[in-house]
Amino acid sequence: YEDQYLDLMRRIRDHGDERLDRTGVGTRSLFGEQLRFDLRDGRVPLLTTKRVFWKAAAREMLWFLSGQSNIRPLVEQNVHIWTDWPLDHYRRMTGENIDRDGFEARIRDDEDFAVRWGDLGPVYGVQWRNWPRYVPVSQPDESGCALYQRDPQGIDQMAALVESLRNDPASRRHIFTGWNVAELDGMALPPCHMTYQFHVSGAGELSCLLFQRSCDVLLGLPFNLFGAAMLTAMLAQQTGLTPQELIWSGGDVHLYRNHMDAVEEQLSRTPHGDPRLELFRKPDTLFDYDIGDFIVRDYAPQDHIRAPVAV
Ligand code: THF
Repeated sequence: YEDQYLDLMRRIRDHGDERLDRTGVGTRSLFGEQLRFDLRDGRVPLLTTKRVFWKAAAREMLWFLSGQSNIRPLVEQNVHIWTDWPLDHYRRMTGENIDRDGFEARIRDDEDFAVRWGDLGPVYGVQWRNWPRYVPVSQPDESGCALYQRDPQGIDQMAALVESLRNDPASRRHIFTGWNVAELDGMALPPCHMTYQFHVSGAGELSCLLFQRSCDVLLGLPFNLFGAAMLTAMLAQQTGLTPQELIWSGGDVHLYRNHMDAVEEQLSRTPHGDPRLELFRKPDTLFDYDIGDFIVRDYAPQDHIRAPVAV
């Protein structure tokens, strides 16, 4: 199970193509990889060879589902994984050399500051819940042209997904995506885990296929795998299905050069245990879950491995 992850790490270390990436840190990378995880009986791809802060990953997924794009609610919950991008932007725009804690304190304590500096643009949650849609505001002229205006109520891809899973389980269009080509420029970072497709088997089992264009294997992938498994569990619960499999597909799958010591440490460890994700209650909709609804049983990971994130 977890061996797939460790094998991938090892293969990138040994055979990855060395390249300079956008962040300037440098990576080794492989292109086009797949991992498959059984999700039956609550099984969840949560690594045991290091402690993964699964509650932070869960809070991030709930934040995506809320449709928000400001880091403030994350910071208020002590989730720091998105702080570095707004912080970097703030420093470059103002020249002020504020530290991370100071920046987070201002985001937390000053709403106007958070509105001005804490937003990531139309990232995941916005596209998932409120993909822009345009409506005609004038009659078409003789050549068929009309004036269009953005409808404040965009397309809720997640609500549509729940409906299609319920009403048309055999569909091959159970898809949502964050990759809104027209809005990529406005995003702090274009989506990495960008497209999710679901599949319902004849026996009522739900599988998720995730396509991730770019993947930080040490820091990001453990979060992304847990998030996708958790989302599949929520969707299954909401639609009366049972989770079956998570198939993860990666484009540029890489290890950062400054992660190599952490990678060696993790590769020296042996996985143990078989954590299970459990949902305590069934909320009315996909959008009514909160962090207390989730528990991971039998999770006794080895020590956390610290590593810097490339911005
Ligand atoms: N950029 C890069 N370079 N790596 C990523 O993993 C990544 N993401 C998101 C967007 N851009 C990315 C942000 N998600 C951590 C985890 C997830 C992140 C960003 C950072 C991280 O540092 N995790 C540490 C510490 C966690 C903590 O202290 O709470 C860890 O050990 O897990 C991937 O989607």
